[in-house]
Amino acid sequence: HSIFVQQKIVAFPSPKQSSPINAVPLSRLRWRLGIGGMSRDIAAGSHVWVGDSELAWIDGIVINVYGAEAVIQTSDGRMVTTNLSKIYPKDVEAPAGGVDDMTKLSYLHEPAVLYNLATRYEINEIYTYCGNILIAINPFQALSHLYDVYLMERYKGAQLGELSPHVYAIADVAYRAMIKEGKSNSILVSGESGAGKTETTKMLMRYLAFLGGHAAAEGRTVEQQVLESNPVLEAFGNAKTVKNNNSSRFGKFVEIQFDKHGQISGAAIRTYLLEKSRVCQISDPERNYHCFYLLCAAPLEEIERYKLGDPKSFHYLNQSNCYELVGISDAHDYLATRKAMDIVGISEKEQEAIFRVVAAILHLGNIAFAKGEEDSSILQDDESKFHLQMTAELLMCNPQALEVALCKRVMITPEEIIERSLDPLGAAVSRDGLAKTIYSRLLVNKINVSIGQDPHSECLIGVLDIYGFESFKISSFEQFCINFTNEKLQQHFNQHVFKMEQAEYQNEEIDWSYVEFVDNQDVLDLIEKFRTLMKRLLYLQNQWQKKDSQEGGDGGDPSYMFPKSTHETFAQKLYQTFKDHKRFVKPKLARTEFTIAHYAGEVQYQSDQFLDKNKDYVVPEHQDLLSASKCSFVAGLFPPLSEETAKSGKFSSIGSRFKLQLQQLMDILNSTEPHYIRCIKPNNELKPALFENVNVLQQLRSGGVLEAIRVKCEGYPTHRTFTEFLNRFAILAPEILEGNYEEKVACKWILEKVGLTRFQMAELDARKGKVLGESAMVVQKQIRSHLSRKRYVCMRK
Ligand code: AD9
Ligand code: MG
Repeated sequence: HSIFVQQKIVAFPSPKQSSPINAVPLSRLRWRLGIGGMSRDIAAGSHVWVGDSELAWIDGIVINVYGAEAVIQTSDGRMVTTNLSKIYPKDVEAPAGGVDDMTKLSYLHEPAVLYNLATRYEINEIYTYCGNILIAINPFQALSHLYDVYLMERYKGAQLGELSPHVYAIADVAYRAMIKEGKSNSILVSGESGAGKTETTKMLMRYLAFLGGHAAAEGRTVEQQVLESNPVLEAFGNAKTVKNNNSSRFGKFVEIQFDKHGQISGAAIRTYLLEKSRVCQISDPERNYHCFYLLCAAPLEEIERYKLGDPKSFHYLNQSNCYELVGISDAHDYLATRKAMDIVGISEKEQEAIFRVVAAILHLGNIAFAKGEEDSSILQDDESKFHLQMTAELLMCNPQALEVALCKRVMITPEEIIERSLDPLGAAVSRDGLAKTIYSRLLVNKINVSIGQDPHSECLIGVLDIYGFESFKISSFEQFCINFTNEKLQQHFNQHVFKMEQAEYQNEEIDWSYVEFVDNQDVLDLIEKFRTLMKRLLYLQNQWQKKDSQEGGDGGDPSYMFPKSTHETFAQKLYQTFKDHKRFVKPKLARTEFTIAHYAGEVQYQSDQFLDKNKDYVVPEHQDLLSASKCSFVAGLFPPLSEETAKSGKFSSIGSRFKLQLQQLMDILNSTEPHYIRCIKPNNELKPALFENVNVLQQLRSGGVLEAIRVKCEGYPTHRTFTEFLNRFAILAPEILEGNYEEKVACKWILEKVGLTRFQMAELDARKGKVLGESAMVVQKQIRSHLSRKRYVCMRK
């Protein structure tokens, strides 16, 4: 005789459709648990979490409550007095190893989430779900057992939640949804630098290749091409930074296309906003892009052919003292990259051309200028002459033309064509501009074409590995663009999380209409207006320059920087335009700085270089020089400009192009079923087994995980099966153990008996605590033995 008559009770009508996001567990009982209401139930003896400056949250026991204040003894032995609204109940019955899904937490609040992640991380459980979102904490050590092929087999076809949380499970859900519904899916991986996005992306790709691979195929398969595109992209787009030894300096969206049999049939890789400045400017202890060091460690024959040598001898590399990476052999990686390029389908000839261009950039950087007659510049010495010769040879262009392109500018006025000299500084800027342009075109153009897209593909799975939210001491235009991307993705995430919650409530026919949804549309609007303003200033600069050059002035070169006064005017304009916007702040005494309150926190931007960095302009001399290269690969990087563009002399803005790219990305994402993986970096030392609470919490906040939890909390955050509920609370109505009730009925009984109208976990726990305190240890024991007996009976059946 017990309440466990039926093991499986369908609590609410079964879901009508079973897409993965709607596949909610049945037989779940929901309790409304408002976050604000928790503290009401806190009394002396309650186990709680209290804020702590070092640990973020520390656990303790309430000693006393006076009005709205509570005195707590913390687990490290201190007495703390704090307001009741600032403490949260701690679940003393939480499983020792944590729970694999946050929605299984008895109390869904910040400290519980943090503690759960920390507990799991300690035992190398780096993955945890928060509903359908996967949280991945970087282990900073190889956990090879986690990625065995046999594990891939196990995850194949398993329901989400059936096995331990894993990236494979997310990829599997996406793949199955695609096959079943014929709809494209996407997996969005986000997190701060070094959090593990790229590693996660690679695992996702490996798993998708495993699912959609051509098992019997021989030779080079599409999936091999897709997988090998990673080392190639990393060689050219990754670099050591202070935050990550293998930091991706671009965003990427990999589209894996599938045919109607679910086999991979093609792929496309879109890259976003490469950090160009790194090509010619690095600071200690960072490095330039890996490929430069790889090439310097190439077999002797290549070194001689390209006249390379010690990386220390190149200006673009020796601005930093870091040349080697611990545990990495550049010589080995050079050969590995060449091999990967073979598989991706980049021909031997093209590979030679690519590395020739890389070598040319190193030589280009070593061309130094000295003051010539008047304001002109000349090559500094014989060494510079040698490097100029080498650059021209490698780029297969005319050395004299190269020198002119670097040191002079041609002005076209209605009356005449004037050749004007650049001073040494101007020539160096011109040189660096050329290096950046060539390099940025190298990465994007090549790899994509080789893999090949499938025009007949049925659907695709897109994997997004994009830079996370950034905030530095001095944040500039790059951070502005990156954070704009993150705002956009955050909006997408919010909408999705909200939609998922709705779907779940609909399935269980629960009223969800009171759940409020906070949108970040206002920041997006602010950024949009901002962009318009910058565009307008660019347009004005175009006009000024046209006018100036017509009047014989020297402002007709759009590669020139904006004058200092313009930056201040720009900043003033910003202050004026946005002074009442609640997301925009002008810091005290600021002349050109401004702050934007992003969803992830405030970021102070330095507006000085915004306008210059926004210019996307290739000097016509550079364009002409390289499109005339005898090497078809180099010439191909600089296709002739359309007549109209060339004539107008206008330059576009990076911001506009980026916005367009971003819009296209959002369009693709909106047409897919999204899945989210939030990567977390547990510490800044890149060390294993070190979990820094404050650091992690900040990332949970900025990655929107806590926001997703807030949305859940506004609905029904605590999900308990009837069985779980009875296990925990049968003690409140032990008499039900005597009857033979359905689980659902028994649960209702308990609630009615304790007379709760607004069901709260904390309240129920508090009641239970009281009962236990009142000598009910015996009863609890009875219940336990009763339940275990019953389980045994069930199992035998
Ligand atoms: V950045 O924004 O591109 O600078 P990511 O991409 O988020 O950054 P990345 O994937 O490059 O970080 O991970 C950083 C380092 O963490 C890797 O080089 C690994 O050494 C380490 N890492 C990340 N994930 C794992 C993992 N699942 N297992 C073991 C890992 N090591
Ligand atoms: Mg990366």
